[in-house]
This record gives sequence, structure tokens and C-alpha cells, in this order.
Amino acid sequence: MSSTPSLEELPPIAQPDDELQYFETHAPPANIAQLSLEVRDFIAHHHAAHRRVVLVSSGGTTVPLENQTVRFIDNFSAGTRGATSAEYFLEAGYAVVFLHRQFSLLPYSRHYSHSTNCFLDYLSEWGRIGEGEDAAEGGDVVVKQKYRQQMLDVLRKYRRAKENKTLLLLPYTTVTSYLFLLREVAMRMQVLGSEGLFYLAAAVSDFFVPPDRMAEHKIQSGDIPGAAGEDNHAAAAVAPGPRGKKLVIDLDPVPKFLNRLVEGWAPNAMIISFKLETDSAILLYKCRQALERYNHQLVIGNLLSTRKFEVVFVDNKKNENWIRVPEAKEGEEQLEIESLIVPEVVRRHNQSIGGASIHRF
Ligand code: PAZ
Repeated sequence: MSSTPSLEELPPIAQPDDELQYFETHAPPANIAQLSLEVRDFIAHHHAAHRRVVLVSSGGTTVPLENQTVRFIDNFSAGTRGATSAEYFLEAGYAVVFLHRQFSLLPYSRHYSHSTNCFLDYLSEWGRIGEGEDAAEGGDVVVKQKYRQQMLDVLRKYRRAKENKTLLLLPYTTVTSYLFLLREVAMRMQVLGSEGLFYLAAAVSDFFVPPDRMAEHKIQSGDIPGAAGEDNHAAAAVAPGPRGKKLVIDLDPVPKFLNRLVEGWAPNAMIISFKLETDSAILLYKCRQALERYNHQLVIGNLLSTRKFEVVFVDNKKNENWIRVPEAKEGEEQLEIESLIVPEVVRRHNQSIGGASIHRF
């Protein structure tokens, strides 16, 4: 435990001045004005219908090494936790703002994308007779019998979310676009007061290249005759090494904006963050430390290797509760741990706003 930093040794939490500085020196996503209007309308619609809104963040953020980005550093996350949880929140009657890494898993389509099966493997040709070159064409495409029931269930849920407009998809790629969008949505959600919920499952970069040290062009691994070393000031550059050129990257800490979310952007909402670790010996320590630093309501801790089977809820009353699901045996379907996490989160949200009921369709 002695190798984990104490509160005093951690990078300072972001203050209003840090927020001003960060958002003034970084370019917002090009479409932020349009997205902000969509968020405004989405929240106004569900607020008027007395429906709760949860922001679910999902997937990993990237840190570009060049302005014209060829290379970037990525954060681990497939988006499974976020996409799966979003489905259970929709089932529980929430409207969901799904702030996700572009091309990571999405609610509903996750059942058929990114899997080892190609989506075409779920389909067959109806009316096709025979095999190989002699087969007669059928002319229609249908879902194979063995997948039909499950796909129908997913399709119905997906259609319900579409028809009721309860799912808003907001994509990001870089840590900067994630932070701009998080702030934007949080400000828009203020109108919901304690009915607003933040469920921050995204894996957000801790280190980045500040704009004044960002290389403009692709970092070259060798010398270009006649080219001036214009990127020598950059945070990522090649330098001589014992076995040829090496890439040296010098990153700054990303300001800790969870504090700004709790105190400034969404002061009345319930805020839940996730904490991912790989060393079980420090997981609880890091969860408690996050609560102490940011003063929000709940941290859900998980380990990389067991995140699908167990998580721990650490709350601001010093309670620690584990949720576990058994690992499925071969051929069995895995019970999704989010099917237990989300109802427990909803129970706590109910409690925090005095047991108000949820308006469902
Ligand atoms: O997306 P996924 O299911 O592969 O992984 C989910 C997770 C481990 C990224 C998430 O549960 C989590 O812990 N997010 C916070 C990561 C962090 O500590 O920054």
C-alpha cells in the first residue's frame, strides 16, 4: 500500500481557473453547437414528461500526439459496461444520454457488432434450395432460426427506445472532445436537479499533450533531408537512442474535472464514477480516495481481469458492497453483471431523491 500516493501527492483537483484555462486553450468539437441543441431538446422533452435522465459515459478517450493526427494514445475500454448499462437504464424508465467513444459498442447493436460472428452469420437466404454451384437462389434474407427469438427481443427494445426518443447518442474520440461534451451535457442537465444522474463508466485519459507542445505534422522516425526540426518543442519527438531513434513522450496530467462536475456543472445531480485497477490490493484504497477527493456519492470499483463478474460499490458513508455474478460454464449464457449494477444504482438514486417514482412508457 505504501506505493500508492497519498491525497497530498496526487495532482491537484481542477479549480474554476483551471477550467477556464483548459476550455479556452483547447478547440471544442466542430459540431458542439448542434449537439448542444439536441441535448437541450432531449432534456426538455423528458423533463416535461417527468422522466429521469442519466448520462452514461462509455469507452476510452484518446490523446493525439500530433495536430494532424496519425498517432495517438488510447485508453482501454470496449464500451461493454456503458452500452450494457444503458440498456438496463432504459428498461428502468430512464432517458439516456449515451456519451461514447465513436465506433465503440452501442446499446442494442452491441449484441451483433464487434463479436466474433460477422453479422452476416446471423442471416440465411430464405427459399434457397441445394448447396454450392447448383443451388437455386431464394431471393429473401431472414434471420436464422436459432437467433430469431433473441434478435426479436432486442429489436423490440431498440424500436421502443427509438419511438419514444429515450436514447441520445453523443460520440467523442479525444479526451478534449469528451470533456467539452461532458461539460455541455452537465450544464444542460442542471434543470433536472437531483433527478439527473451521471454514470461515468468511460476510461478517461490521465495524461495528455498540451496544445502548446503538440507537433503539427506526423512525427517522423527518421531525418528528412533539408527539413528544419520544427517540432523540437513538441511533447512527443524522436531522439537518439542506443538502438536507433526512439520516441520520447512527455505528457502533462489532464486536469481532474470530476471536481468541477460535482461542484460546478451538476451540483444537485447524483454522480457515480467508476474506478478501474489491475492490482486488487489497491482497488478499495483508490475508490475511497476518489470519494474523498471529489465528494460525490458513489464509486464503483472493478478490476480489469474480473470486471464482468464482480464490482464493489463504495459510497460516501464508507459502505463497501460487492456485487458478483457467477462465471458461466462453457455453452451457458453469461449473466450480465450490469443487470444487477443498474437496479442497485436506481435504488440508490430513488433513495437520494426521496423515493419518487419513475415515469415509464
Ligand atoms: O468497456 P469495458 O466493459 O470493456 O470496460 C469498462 C471499464 C473497466 C472501462 C469501466 O468499468 C471502468 O472502470 N471505467 C473507469 C475507468 C477508470 O478508472 O478511469
